[in-house]
Parts: sequence; structure tokens; C-alpha cells
Amino acid sequence: MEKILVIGAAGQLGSELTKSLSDIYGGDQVIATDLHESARSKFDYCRFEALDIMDQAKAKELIQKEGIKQVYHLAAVLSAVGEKKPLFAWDLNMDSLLFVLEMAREFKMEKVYWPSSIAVFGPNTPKINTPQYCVKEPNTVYGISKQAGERWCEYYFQKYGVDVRSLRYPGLIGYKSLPGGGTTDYAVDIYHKALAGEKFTCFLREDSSLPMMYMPDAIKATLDLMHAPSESVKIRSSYNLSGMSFDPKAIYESILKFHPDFEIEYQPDFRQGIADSWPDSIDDSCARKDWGWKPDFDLDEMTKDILENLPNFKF
Ligand code: NAD
Ligand code: AKB
Repeated sequence: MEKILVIGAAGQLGSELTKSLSDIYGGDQVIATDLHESARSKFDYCRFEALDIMDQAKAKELIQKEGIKQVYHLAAVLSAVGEKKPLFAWDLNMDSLLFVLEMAREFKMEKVYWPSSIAVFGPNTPKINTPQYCVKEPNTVYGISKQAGERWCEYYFQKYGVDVRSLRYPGLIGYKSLPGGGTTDYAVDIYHKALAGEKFTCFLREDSSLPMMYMPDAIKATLDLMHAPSESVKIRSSYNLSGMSFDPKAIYESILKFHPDFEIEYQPDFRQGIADSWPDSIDDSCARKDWGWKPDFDLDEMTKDILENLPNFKF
């Protein structure tokens, strides 16, 4: 059996991905880990261990004792928090990835998943249909750590044969978990405000277009990539991945179709500078060609699904 370790499982992505992994592999094969014991209550369907991934001795002991075969390494500091704590973000994002890659090499693990981000791109990157291969030059510490991480992933694959796979996610939007300090978080928060009947203050300009993706598409892409035969995974840095692209005005107008009294105001802050450095839209033709990627949701389908389901969802 595949024993799977999920690091940073209690976050926005991990909360949903860990459930899907447990549905596929069985909850007794999946060990969710996150910083605090308080996260245990989220994981009644699989195993849970409180683990700071920077405590490498404890992490190594767990990996060895459990005979871990696959790691999903999701713990990271995201873009907005990273700009407030740059050195901390660099240490966590880089040290933890290098540690996981080393563990995969030493214990001959079967597969590692590590997410990258559209944050690898920077102000000199082509903005429309950003290609897989182009100038990157990210100007956030988060983006720099993701770009360096991609290089390390490819290095461990080429040098040591570690089967590491990665996606450059756009901003992820879901209703089952809350975002953890990124620039695209507004596109989750806006649905909560609409349903609460409150005015939404947006920290980006109304015309600030960014690549985004509904969480079910992100989970599907992740599992499809991880289940693809090794020879189909031709890119070992990280794949461009696209779902939809919209600006705050478009998501507001999509919500207005269901909540015609919903109000918005725009008060751009430092996150506007981060958004301005990222692409408007992404060319994901390599993912489509290599392992058959295709998203299911557009903006209005996502809005309908969230507004229908969020009111009944228990956090
Ligand atoms: P998140 O901030 O919501 O979750 C990260 C989790 O990691 C948190 O539960 C946190 O407690 C945990 N964590 C932090 N430090 C830790 C440590 N030292 N040891 C163990 N756990 C620790 O982030 P997310 O949105 O779920 O993102 C997951 C991954 O996906 C990250 O690598 C992120 O860069 C990437 N990603 C996310 C998005 C997005 O829109 N959410 C987009 C692109 C890439
Ligand atoms: C962020 O905004 O930092 C993340 C991301 C796109 O990586 N959501």
C-alpha cells in the first residue's frame, strides 16, 4: 500500500486535497500533518500528527517509522505574508522543500508533489497567455522561492531520479476552506461577504485581472498529474495550469446575478503591486498535451456552485 504524508494539510488546499487522497487510498494510509494539534479535529477521516516540518529530526523519524512512499508538501508562506516576513518565508519555503527532496532520495520514495505558483512570473514576463517557458524574474520573496524550488525539483529528478511533480497553480478559490495570506484571497472572501449581506472592500483594483481556478479543478489536476505514467510527465520543474481569468469587477458582476443588492468598493493596498507583477492569463498547452488536462469550471459555474453550497458548509 502507498503510505502518504501530507505536510501543511490543514491549509486552504490541504483541507480538500487530503480528503480526496483519503477517499482514493483509504484514511489509514494517509497521514495529515500540520503545525498545531488543534488541526486534528479537521481530520476525522484519516490519521493526523502535529508536525512542524522545520523540526527535521521529528519529521524524518515519522517518515522512517511509517515507511512513507509519497509526500504532498503543501506547507509554505504565501505571497502577501511573505512580503511582510521575507526571510522567514524564504527559510520555510526553501528548507522544507530541500528536506522533503532529500528524504525522497534517501528513502527512495515513489513520488513527491510540491505546488508552485503563477508567482514564479514577474513584471518582465509576457502577461497574456504566459507561455510555459519565458522570462520569469519574480519580484516577491514567495515567487523567488517558488522559482528556486522549481529548479531544485528538476535537479533532484535529473540528478537522483526523484519522481517529483509540480503545478504552477493560479489563485485557488473554494468554499470548504479559507485562504492563508495570498494576493488572490479576495476572490474567496468576496463570496463570504456576499452571503453575509455585507459590502465588500476589495484590496485590488477593479480591472486587476489574474489567473484563477476553482478548487475541484485544482484537485483534479493534482490527482491527474500524480496518477499519470512517469513518462508522460515531461516537465519536472512545474507545469503551467489554467482555469479561468477574471478581475474583481467580473467576479462582482457574476455574484450580482444571484445577489443583486451586493455592494463593492475598491481600496487597493500593497497586494496590488504583487498582482500587477503576475500574468493576466496562462498558456497551459503542455499540461493539456502531456497528461490530458482540461478544466471543468468557468466563473459563472463556480459562482453558482459556491453560492449554493457555502451556506450549508460547516467549517
Ligand atoms: P495555506 O497557507 O492555506 O496552508 C499552508 C498550511 O501549512 C497551513 O495549514 C499552515 O499551518 C501549514 N504550515 C505552515 N508552516 C508549517 C510548518 N512549519 N510545518 C507544517 N505545516 C506548516 O496555503 P495553501 O493555500 O493551502 O497552499 C498550499 C500550497 O499550494 C503552498 O505551497 C502554496 O504556495 C501553493 N499554492 C497555493 C495557491 C492558492 O491559491 N491557495 C496558489 C498557488 C500555489
Ligand atoms: C497567492 O496569492 O499568494 C497564492 C498564489 C497565487 O500562489 N494564492
